[in-house]
Amino acid sequence: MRTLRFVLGDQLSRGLSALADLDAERDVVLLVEVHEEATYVRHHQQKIALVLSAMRHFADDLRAEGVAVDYVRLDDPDNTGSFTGELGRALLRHAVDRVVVTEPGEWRVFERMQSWSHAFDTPIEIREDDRFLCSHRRFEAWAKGRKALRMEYFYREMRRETGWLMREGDPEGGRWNFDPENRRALPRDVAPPARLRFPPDAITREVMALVADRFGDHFGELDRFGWAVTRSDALRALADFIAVALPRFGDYQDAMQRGEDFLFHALLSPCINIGLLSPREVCEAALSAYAKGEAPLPAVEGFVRQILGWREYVRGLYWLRMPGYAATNFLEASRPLPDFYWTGETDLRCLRETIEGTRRNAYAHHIQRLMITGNFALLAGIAPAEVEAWYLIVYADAFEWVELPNTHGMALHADGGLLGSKPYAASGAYIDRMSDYCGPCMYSPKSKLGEGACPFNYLYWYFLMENERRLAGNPRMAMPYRTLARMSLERREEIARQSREFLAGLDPR
Ligand code: FAD
Ligand code: DLZ
Ligand code: SF4
Repeated sequence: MRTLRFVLGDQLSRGLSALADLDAERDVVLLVEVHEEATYVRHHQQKIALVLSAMRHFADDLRAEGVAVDYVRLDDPDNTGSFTGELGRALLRHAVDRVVVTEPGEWRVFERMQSWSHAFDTPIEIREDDRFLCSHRRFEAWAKGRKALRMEYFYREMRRETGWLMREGDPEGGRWNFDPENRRALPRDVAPPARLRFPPDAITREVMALVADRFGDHFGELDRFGWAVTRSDALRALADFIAVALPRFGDYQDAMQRGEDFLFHALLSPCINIGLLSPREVCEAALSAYAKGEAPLPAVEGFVRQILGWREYVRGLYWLRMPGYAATNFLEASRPLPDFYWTGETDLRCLRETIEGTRRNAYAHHIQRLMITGNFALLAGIAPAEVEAWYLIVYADAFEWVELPNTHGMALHADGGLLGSKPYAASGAYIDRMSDYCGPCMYSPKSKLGEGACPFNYLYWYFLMENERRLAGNPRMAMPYRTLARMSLERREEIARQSREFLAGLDPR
């Protein structure tokens, strides 16, 4: 049986289910660069370069194995610009008995894929994406009958199932969680290590020229591109992380520092999300470092938790709840996204540092995403759909299955608490504790109200006041609401007045 195997730009894994029974003598592998995927949101220029360059390298690796690859380039004059259009054209070029694909990561593409069996006469087989550690079926079984779908309990089950960091049925070190050890600010005498970045090769440079030409007006800088685009470089990036950053990953996981874009983070999400690394091998590399005494337990547990826990959990939640998930807006937030999310031009130093780093690298680490840009969007009541589009655009690792639950659920609490038991709302004190952003800021994190007060401070209390009806009954919010109840009426009114004035200054004129 001759098969056309259609591989998408975030499925660049040799072990992909669609390639499992590849017959190199007869089959054809199809990869297509299409305008629609670069523009359904206006992705950061580095993200487009990452995906197209990695696709071209993947195609070359397959060809080197003797596999027939049909590769459609973006500048092919007959390119229709969409997956459906390109599959249609490919079926005219190749006489095949069937098409085999792996299910996509995004609901949007899944809907298209389902229409293909009506659109084309050739049978289409959609296979499960088995690159995850938890299947859809397994996640559904875990979620069934539970009132709250907490990551912590999911993670513990996954630990038991994989046996990772388990000792005779108990968690290694006697605890599931080393969070209290993993929340330090960066001391002055600790310098983060230099990180392995990958200078663009000829293929990447050609793609970068194409991106500059076609998508040069998209967000972000292109010239600092340094992501791995091949399997072999991705493995080098993994080895580099394990050697130079993992041992202190846990300690400084939540720290933020001016001029330090990467700290001790893995920088692996783009590689994992497009298929150059598997989540299993990444975790196994960390576990092996622990077994050899090269990294401490809190660091390794903290890292494994991010992948075996959070990454698998958000993917499960996305497919369990889509398409309805994206439509909820529990806090009825409706403000437009301020323009400074694109330009970085704001006096709030923490936001400026984070957004400028995001423009430079198509990257910000988790705490910057959650507690700076996410926290501000939450406190300012920005419409979830606008915030989500921003997150999907600006990061090299952004694909909706992982971006949406993190933004909609974790950062914005727009799902009403399905993902997080309480909103991640914080005042300037948190940012001051975990970063050095506040020093040169024109606002003071110590000042709560009045001229020069940090906007996060009064916006925090205004957020609680505005959402009292929705949040006051949440037991995990009892303490801040008790403090609010003790506040004088005059102070509450002053907080509301200053917040409204600040927020009015954000709105487009
Ligand atoms: P590290 O901090 O070193 O973590 C190691 C790995 O764990 C990451 O490579 C990633 O694969 C995984 N991981 C960590 N946290 C999460 C998480 N919350 N959800 C899923 N996987 C996680 N991650 C994405 O991959 N794509 C996104 O589009 C994305 N959007 C986000 C939006 C918001 C609002 C927030 C708060 C988080 C988002 N994350 C997203 C999760 C997390 O911020 C990134 O995975 C992480 O910053 C990637 O950098 P790293 O590889 O250096 O990760
Ligand atoms: C992100 C992206 C971009 C920019 N371009 C392409 C492309 O030209 N061809 C392709 O196959 N995939 C691309 N991708 C990744 C897809 O958007 C991704 O595969 C789908 O969103 C499914 O998750
Ligand atoms: Fe951000 Fe407030 Fe600190 Fe300025 S003072 S950097 S606005 S937290």
